[in-house]
Amino acid sequence: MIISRIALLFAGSLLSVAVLAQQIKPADAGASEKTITLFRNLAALAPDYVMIGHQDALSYGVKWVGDENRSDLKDVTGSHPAVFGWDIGGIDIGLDKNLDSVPFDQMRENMIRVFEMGGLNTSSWHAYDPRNGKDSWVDTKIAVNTVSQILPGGARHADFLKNLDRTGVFLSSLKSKEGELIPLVFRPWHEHSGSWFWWGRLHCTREEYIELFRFTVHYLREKHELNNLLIAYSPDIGFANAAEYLERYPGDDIVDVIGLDDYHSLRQNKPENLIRNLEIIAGIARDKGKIAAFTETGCTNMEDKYYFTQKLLPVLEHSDLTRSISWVLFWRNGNKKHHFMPYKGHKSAADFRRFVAHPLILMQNNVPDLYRTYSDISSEISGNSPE
Ligand code: BMA
Repeated sequence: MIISRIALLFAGSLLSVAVLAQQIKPADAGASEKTITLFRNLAALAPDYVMIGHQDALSYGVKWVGDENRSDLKDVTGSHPAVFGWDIGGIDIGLDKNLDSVPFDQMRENMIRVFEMGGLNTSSWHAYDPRNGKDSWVDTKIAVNTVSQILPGGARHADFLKNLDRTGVFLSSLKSKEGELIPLVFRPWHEHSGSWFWWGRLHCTREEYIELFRFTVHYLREKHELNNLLIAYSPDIGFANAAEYLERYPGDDIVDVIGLDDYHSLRQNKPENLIRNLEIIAGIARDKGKIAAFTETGCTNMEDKYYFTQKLLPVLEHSDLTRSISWVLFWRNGNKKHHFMPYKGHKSAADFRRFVAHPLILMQNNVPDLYRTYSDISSEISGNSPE
């Protein structure tokens, strides 16, 4: 029961964590009050709870699209996830729908709804290539030099600014009823340690990548006056230690969330690799006063009936470091042949229900409003008793 954890908080060691969480600050010195509150609440929850997230949760699921207030996870457990993943790929080239056919108007409405529910929004950006309008994916063996051309001074910089302006305009339209920008975890230039996207390892130097990242964030903060962004850095696997993970890190003044995208370790039955990766990012977050998050994962079609309680849970429970991961975001439920979460009637649904009943795990129904100021957030958690 959560109750015993609350008692513990008052009892001692965890109290210092809660106090520390009230002092940490987002990378953006001009971050809005609500963004600061969100960041501190995430930090306060992190040592004890892992929030569950799902990409496009409110937009569609297996065999449904656009139903009001529906998610596959709500169908399965009675609750929406605590974290809602989005992707704004397509806004940059002026499309009405994102690359997975989610209308941007509907995405905006749902993001605001999530904010009003007190949940967490996080958005990746599968950016189109500003030079040719093609999508993010490129040949992993043939280098393209888009990044060098779109940086300041490059021949295609103006094309990049056009795309970044459309992105900024959308992000600055994410406002609450009171007209205030809603906080958002923004996760641009993800999985750069691989070479499948045009900003990946093969396609630019370390310096170019860092400049691309820093330029993007500064431009959104300054030109578009966005003071509501927590920025996530999320390499894919392929690092053996903190130094390798940080090779293209854009800086503490830019990044808030120390992320990881890892679809491989559990798929390959190597939980020890996932534990190592999560401990590396959690250690970096602890040392830098940031949040660590498992920013993308999943097993295609959930073939393993006991994936959640037998594969993932033991990893998350492994150590204080793995437990301090703030959230796990599972990829989208596109259809029966491409989904990363159970849906109603799916063979792993029962296991997922057992998983979310574990005291470490939080869904929307037991996360407190993340935008309220709490002196001790744990006392606001509504309880999550095992089945
Ligand atoms: C991939 C797949 C694609 C999708 C892309 C961006 O992993 O899910 O179908 O278009 O992510 O969301």
